[in-house]
Amino acid sequence: MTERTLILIKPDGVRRGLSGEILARIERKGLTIAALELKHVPTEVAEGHYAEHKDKPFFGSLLEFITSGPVVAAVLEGPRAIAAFRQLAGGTDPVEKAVPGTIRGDFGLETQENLVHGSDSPESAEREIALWFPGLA
Ligand code: RTP
Ligand code: MG
Repeated sequence: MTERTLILIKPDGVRRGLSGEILARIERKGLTIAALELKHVPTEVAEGHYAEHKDKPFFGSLLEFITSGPVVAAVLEGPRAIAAFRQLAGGTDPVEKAVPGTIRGDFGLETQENLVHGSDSPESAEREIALWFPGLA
């Protein structure tokens, strides 16, 4: 059954010129890019996106980071797209959790600047797609 997920190439990934490399990995995996846009992130969108973390000590710093430059937002489609993209991304901490061969494992050093986001459940995916691509049904 086909599924949709919302992914972001975070400002560190865009700044470092890794957008093409990351999109190439997505395409090679077989996922379909259904929507794709470079976006400057309004604070309200950042707050909505990370609402689940609003009480965490790193929330303020996370908002500052995610609004520090443009992101590439995309909707991916494919069988098990949510899990498939999180497999490509690797664990949240690029050194302790993500293994080599994953995006974070290959290119990241810090937990905050970990290059990509991917929805973590079908409910999050629908909520995040509506937030980032309100025109997409
Ligand atoms: P994401 O939501 O960005 O796809 O990442 P995730 O599911 O792997 O991680 P999550 O727990 O949802 O955390 C969201 C993002 O917050 C930053 N973070 N910083 N300083 C810290 O301890 C810390 N923990 C998380 C990361 O950018 C993480 O991806
Ligand atoms: Mg998350």
